Amino acid sequence: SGTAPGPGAKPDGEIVLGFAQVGAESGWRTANTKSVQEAAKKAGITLKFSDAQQKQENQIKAIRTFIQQRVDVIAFSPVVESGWDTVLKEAKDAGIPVILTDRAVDTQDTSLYKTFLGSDFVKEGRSAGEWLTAEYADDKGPVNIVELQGTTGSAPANDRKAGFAEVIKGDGKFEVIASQTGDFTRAKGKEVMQAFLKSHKDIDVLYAHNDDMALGAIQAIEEAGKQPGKDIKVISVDGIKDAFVAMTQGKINVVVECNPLLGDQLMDLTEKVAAGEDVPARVETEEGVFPQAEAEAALPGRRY
Ligand code: GYE
Repeated sequence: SGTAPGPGAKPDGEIVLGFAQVGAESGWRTANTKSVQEAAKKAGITLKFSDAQQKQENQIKAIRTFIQQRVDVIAFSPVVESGWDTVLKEAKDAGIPVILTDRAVDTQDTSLYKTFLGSDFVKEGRSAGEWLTAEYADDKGPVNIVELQGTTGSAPANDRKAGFAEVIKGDGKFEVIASQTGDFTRAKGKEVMQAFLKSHKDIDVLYAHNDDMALGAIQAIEEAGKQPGKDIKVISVDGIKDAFVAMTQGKINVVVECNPLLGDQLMDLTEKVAAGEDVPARVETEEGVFPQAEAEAALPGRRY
């Protein structure tokens, strides 16, 4: 009959979820992992958690292990966008539904996953660009921008770059004079910013694809004898507590929020796909934009 348990379901109907996380590269990621682990516990879902240390090959291995273990549902946050079709076909052939969480994959075959839960990174990039164009509305320019990109090939790096570029290209006074990856980490953000500062004497704005890189870059700016937030304006994405603290100190000018607290929604979707129910193909997270003037009031309420 139609009541047969899923491939990995325990006799008591408990759901087993295999979750292949990107790594532990940022404050956002740490908050995301905690949210997923807590939500699984609360929902009574057995979580098999794997950390890929920002390497696609590790994620592919983890997904293959989950398939062998015949988990009920696989969720993962793809470190990069491309190169997933083979392993996703393996999951599909094994009859295990896949949920994309946080980051999307680039594939023609949307039957390879049930849903994508996460933010609209293009929108985040546009919000960053819109803040900048408003900030410099009365300025003749030129406005020299350096960009710290996220992990090369990742959806948030590709999309945050694209959304931002789309908005600023309308006004010739804005120029991105340097753009490199800082791999979403503080250490690399600092290192790349040091190199930017050496080769460019005239940086007006830093656009960092996440808070950790911005916080690393702020150290580099200070060590170079400049004031972050004043001499060089700083735009960042995520909204971790440390970034709000830096905003209250005047060191970051604006943060575009990206919400990592996806755990409860993920467990809800997991229960539904495990039960064979239909779910929307796209579940988008709601988020805001926080200029410096709002940081002080918002800080106590930040949950990550
Ligand atoms: O912005 C960054 C993290 O995929 C949205 O990954 C996530 C990004 C987030 O390393 O801090």
